[in-house]
Amino acid sequence: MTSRATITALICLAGLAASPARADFDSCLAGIQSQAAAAGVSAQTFRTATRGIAYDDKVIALSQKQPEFKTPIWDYMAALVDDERVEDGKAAMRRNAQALATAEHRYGVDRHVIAAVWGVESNFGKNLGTMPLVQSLATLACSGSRRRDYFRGELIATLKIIERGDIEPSRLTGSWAGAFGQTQFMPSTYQRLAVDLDGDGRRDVVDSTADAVGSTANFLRAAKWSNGMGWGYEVRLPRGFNTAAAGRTRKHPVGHWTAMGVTKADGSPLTASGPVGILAPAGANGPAFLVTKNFDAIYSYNAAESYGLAIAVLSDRLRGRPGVQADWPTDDPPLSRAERRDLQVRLTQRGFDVGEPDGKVGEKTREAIKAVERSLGMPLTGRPGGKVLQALRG
Ligand SMILES: [Ca+2]
Repeated sequence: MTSRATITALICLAGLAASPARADFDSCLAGIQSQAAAAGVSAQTFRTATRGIAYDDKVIALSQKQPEFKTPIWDYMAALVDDERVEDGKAAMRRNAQALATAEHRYGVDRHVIAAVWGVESNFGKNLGTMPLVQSLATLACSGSRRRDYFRGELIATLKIIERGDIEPSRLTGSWAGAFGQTQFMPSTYQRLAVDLDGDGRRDVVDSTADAVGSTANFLRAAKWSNGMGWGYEVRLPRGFNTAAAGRTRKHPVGHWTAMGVTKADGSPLTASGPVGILAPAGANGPAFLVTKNFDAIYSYNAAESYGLAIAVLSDRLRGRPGVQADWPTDDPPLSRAERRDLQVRLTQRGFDVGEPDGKVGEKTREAIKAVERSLGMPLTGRPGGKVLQALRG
């Protein structure tokens, strides 16, 4: 039997555990308010924007999560550049032809590249992220994170958006780290580069597709995109090509690569102006690409070569060009999102709980795949590949 004293003690402990954290968060916010005031954020804006927010443990958990599974480049590319996204993208480009034409003309950036960023960042405006921006950024700014000063700056940039009336506070949701809108800008990037393409006086990258694509074009222009050059193209490497010479930053005049025996994918001589690099993301036996300085502009959007390549190849396909021609060095082909959904439906039918079959492969799906692999005597990968889908289709 629990005594009254014990219960009282437990209540006190719970109270003690909760209230200092609350007090810390409030005093941290108060410190941010004075900094925000100096940046021109009124007391009323601050009060309204932070009303009811709480320290969000979920944000901290997401910020500390380490990816346990290293996604092969072919799986990464297959999920981002599949027929579904190409068809959705072509339709979205037709619906927004005017805005894309204006953005291309005003900022000198290829509309297919703008659309590819839009498609990868939010599936053409369909997935903007649901975490409330002010709460996520306030949590990170008041956490023990090494980057809390960075997040404090992002929070103040967010409050300035609200102060100016550019975007409704309730519309400011995004990723746990604060990326928001149809092309997932960070708030400080927004302050530097967002534009009002539709001319209504507000820079609204959440609900105005024109503003979102215009702002992305302006970002790429600032990253020195140069129209008429292209990002690069697929190439064929000579036998014995040393991949230590590859990499986005190892650029040389095209003659350097020609002399090494690199050709276009069809075997014809390379053409390019200015220094170019060679990417061989899966090694010398996989697809390879020549990349210009325009690839660096795409890369600066999200510093990963795999990301840049997905945008580049998607932009080609949106233009009606083929995707990657050479085979990836695997005997277990990657799956499109439609195939991943099919895989999840089949796992559910076999009694596995993989959540909603949405084509997004998380831990539950990986565990279920492993269980199937184990039961079939296959190597345990947990990877959504063609072999396990084939086995489930029977
Ligand atoms: Ca606008």
